[in-house]
Amino acid sequence: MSVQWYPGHMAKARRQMQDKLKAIDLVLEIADARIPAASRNPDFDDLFRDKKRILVLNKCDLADPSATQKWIRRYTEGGWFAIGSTGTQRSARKEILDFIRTSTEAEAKRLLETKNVRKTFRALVVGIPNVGKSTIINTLAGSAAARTANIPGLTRGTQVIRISSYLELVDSPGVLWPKLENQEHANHLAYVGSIGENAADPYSVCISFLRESAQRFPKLILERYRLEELPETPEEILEAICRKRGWILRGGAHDPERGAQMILQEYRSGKLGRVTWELPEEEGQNG
Ligand SMILES: Nc1nc2c(ncn2[C@@H]2O[C@H](COP(=O)(O)OP(=O)(O)O)[C@@H](O)[C@H]2O)c(=O)[nH]1
Ligand SMILES: [Mg+2]
Repeated sequence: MSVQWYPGHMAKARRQMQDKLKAIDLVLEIADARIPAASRNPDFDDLFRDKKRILVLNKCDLADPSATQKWIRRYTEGGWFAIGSTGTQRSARKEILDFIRTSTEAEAKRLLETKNVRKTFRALVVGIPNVGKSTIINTLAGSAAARTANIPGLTRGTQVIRISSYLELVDSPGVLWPKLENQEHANHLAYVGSIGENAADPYSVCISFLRESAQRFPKLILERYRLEELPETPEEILEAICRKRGWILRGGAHDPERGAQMILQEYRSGKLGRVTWELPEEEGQNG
């Protein structure tokens, strides 16, 4: 599969992000726990160099729990504040807020003791499309009211939400782009639906998905589609699934387009099981 995608707004978005950064102290970077490497961009490290950062591996409900633990350990050992979350669950609010509090505690204490300042950290939620930025902002904001203030660095009218005595949140997330130079990462982004259909057509995405699944997670396919064994090629696997499910065209041929759409949809909604496509030990230092 070759992913064709040219984010033309990248430079502009980056400039806007740099402006926004002037107004905030804390970056809450959201990544997708199913693809922790592909859903981050190594450029973020440079962009956010001067900021306190917390990494949230979101969509843990769809990822392999032991893989998520490995990633969190890897990041924590690397000096990061990293936590897993399921932004769509109510419990996420308390978990993330407690974690932010713990992560900022030392600095807050230092400021109080040395400068007698009660620090309110103003946070910006950032990440590539579809990782759950809006969901997490809504979860954290809960019923807290947004207030508008003209804050240097933030576009006029940008709302700031007071979450607690130590935390404010900028209401509009910073959208960044994934890197698509690594073909495997691009495939993974397409599996989870973070690259639009215009850039990666469902049939090709599904063929890659079936090829990689058959190699690494055959049980996923065998169990969901009740196949006795996996045929040799991804095209044949797709056909076998279509026949099993009755995704057949008039005349009796299988309907690969429909099959591809359905399989991806089922995977993305968690029906095939919890999979993490990237593990820390397989990725480089920047994973
Ligand atoms: N299963 C699951 N879905 C989530 C989670 N967080 C967000 N989503 C879903 O992922 C999709 C994208 O979320 P959204 O907040 O719009 O992402 P954004 O583009 O980063 O703002 C939505 O359909 C959300 O309901 C999560 O933790 N688990
Ligand atoms: Mg959003």
